[in-house]
Amino acid sequence: MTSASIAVVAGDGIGQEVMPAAIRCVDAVTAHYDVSLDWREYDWGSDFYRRTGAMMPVDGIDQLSKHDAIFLGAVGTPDIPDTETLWGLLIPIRREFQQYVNLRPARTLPGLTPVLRADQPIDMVIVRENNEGEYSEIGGRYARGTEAEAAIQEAVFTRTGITRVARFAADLAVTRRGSLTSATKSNGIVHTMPFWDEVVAGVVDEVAADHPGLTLRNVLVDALAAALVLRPWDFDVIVASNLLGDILSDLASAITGSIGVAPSANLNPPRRYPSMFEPVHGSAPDIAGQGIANPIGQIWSGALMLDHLGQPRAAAHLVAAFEQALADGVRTRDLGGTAGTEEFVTAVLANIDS
Ligand code: GGG
Repeated sequence: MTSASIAVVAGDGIGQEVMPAAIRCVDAVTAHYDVSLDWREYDWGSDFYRRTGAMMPVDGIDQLSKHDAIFLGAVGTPDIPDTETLWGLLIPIRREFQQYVNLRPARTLPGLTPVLRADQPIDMVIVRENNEGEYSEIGGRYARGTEAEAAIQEAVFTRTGITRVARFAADLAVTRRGSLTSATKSNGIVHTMPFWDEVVAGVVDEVAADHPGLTLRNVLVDALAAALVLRPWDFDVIVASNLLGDILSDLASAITGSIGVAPSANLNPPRRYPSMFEPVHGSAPDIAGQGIANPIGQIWSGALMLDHLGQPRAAAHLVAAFEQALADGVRTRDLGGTAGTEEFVTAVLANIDS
């Protein structure tokens, strides 16, 4: 029997709805395998902030470090600045646990027609650098409220940071169709992006020495955004900086049908620290509390977590169960259907046991 301890942070908005839905599905699937998950819930997030002035306790990272994995819902609320919510919970977890890979698959799901072009199936993975780049705290606001007001934000790109994420992406591409695309903007961003290009190219040369089928394309991110809309099936693995990867992965999941289906894994190879699994979507305050949120992003993230915990068969079983629900026409509103969260979960649970 494999057992694992999972820290659960449902967080804000629809995180409170999609998290219990996904846990029910993960528990139902693990009952078919030799695995037992011990869920430990943490009530951290914006309500915790309203009570205590912080998104998590001072020893929050220490508490999380005791678990094998972290399952996160959503973070963010309209009445508290993102600088408090994201930077008080999500981003410290990614950084403290060196989760430098943010893996974001996007592919055509059964019964869903890609929003813009339906010609060929989409199957890509975006590997977003998750610890540095444009998400930096270096800079400031100056001369606030005056004509001279200015804001400066430094981006931080390190050789270590680029090398490790490029290596992960190149190794992943080798296990797939062998095509790696690197998102760049080296025509406009003249220091960090040429450095990114140079280091990625060096890593790919090294990996290609053992895997000659591996190819690398550097594509300017503006052209890449257009190409993702027009020819999404052309892309296999895309490696991108923190900001560019965040934007491209929302785009990639939206063209498959809805950002509501997109999962992600915040990984720390070589697994010195716990990894974190969360849907790409945020807290969606506009639909929170109505029972209509699409739970697929959270359920699929649960499948990525099972895979990470060494349970690929349970993970595949869970993915097949939600894919069957979609193929049977059970869809939430973001996908053009009428099902609520509960109806969708009921269909997934029935498929898990059938
Ligand atoms: N499901 C995680 C979540 O709530 N994400 C909201 C968000 O805006 N994240 C910013 C980021 O991933 O950089």
